[in-house]
Amino acid sequence: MTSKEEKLQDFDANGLALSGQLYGLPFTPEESDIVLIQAPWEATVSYRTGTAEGPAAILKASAQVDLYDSLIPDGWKHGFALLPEDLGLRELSRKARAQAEIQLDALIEGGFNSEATSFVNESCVTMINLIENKATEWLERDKIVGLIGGDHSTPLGLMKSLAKKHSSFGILQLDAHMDLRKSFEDFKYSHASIMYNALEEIPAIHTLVQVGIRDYCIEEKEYAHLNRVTYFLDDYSKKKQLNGSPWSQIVDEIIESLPEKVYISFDIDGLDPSLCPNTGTPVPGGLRWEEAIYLLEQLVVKKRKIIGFDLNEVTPFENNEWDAAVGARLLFKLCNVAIASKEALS
Ligand SMILES: [Mn+2]
Repeated sequence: MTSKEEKLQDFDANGLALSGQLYGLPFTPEESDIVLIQAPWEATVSYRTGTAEGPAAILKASAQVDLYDSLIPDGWKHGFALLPEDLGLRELSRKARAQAEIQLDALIEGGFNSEATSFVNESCVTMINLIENKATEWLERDKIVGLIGGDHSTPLGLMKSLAKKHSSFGILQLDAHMDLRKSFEDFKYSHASIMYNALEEIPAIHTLVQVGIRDYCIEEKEYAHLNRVTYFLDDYSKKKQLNGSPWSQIVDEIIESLPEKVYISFDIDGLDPSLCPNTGTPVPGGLRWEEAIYLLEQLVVKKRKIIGFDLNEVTPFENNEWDAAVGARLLFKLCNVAIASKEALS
């Protein structure tokens, strides 16, 4: 067996990527500081399917990503490893999706299919528990754990697992949507309810800070006002910028709202849809690439400690690799930012 040191010596960071390995890196999960869970799950998507293929598409696209990162050039040497896909999870997603469609058809006719709805809700609980257990296994080994979705319902188990380790932390959510619905289409663990469920079920969440928001309902806005939520509407940021305020000033405001420990939940639809044209529920507006990267890097500059993260709703489409290429680069930045925040504080 070659040690991590030997692998580092033999590895050509400028050469062709090793296929089948995330970013072509040669390390096992045990040798890596960052361990990534795949969640090929799309039981409750409401518009367009395909995000269950997100992790596999990101893995494939990751071969094209250069390892140099301007924030932390040697970040990759810490190891970013993708855990194998859980085939049972993919199969359960497929079955739950079929039942969800039965309920969606019933809804359109003004009805309700309790059997199908129960199956979806129970399957979601199974998924959440499975991811919580997987995350706990690696957190106990002192890894930084990230998750690749799948739809936005998938990171709840990871957040729960982190709450066992950290008594208080904030969530930075980049998203077009608030995801604060009590349930959506009768599905309790819908992608549209992730942050409602997180706030209700995880008291350790000190505050939720939302950025990029531009599609929400009154009920969600009211819930945000009454609970531990600070939101930065896209409209607010864009008007400020049009009136001459720099993005850096808005980023300062965003980061001031966050406590020291931060979990990042990145829904790709928080970005401008030109960067994620095939995502499930695209909305015009949103963050430009440079704005998102600046915000993530400023977390490190402002001494926030990144305790975990997810990237969700990346959706490949047929032979178009653009969504996955953006996703793979964003995931790479999330990994590097997490490593840099650890280094900056140690
Ligand atoms: Mn979302």
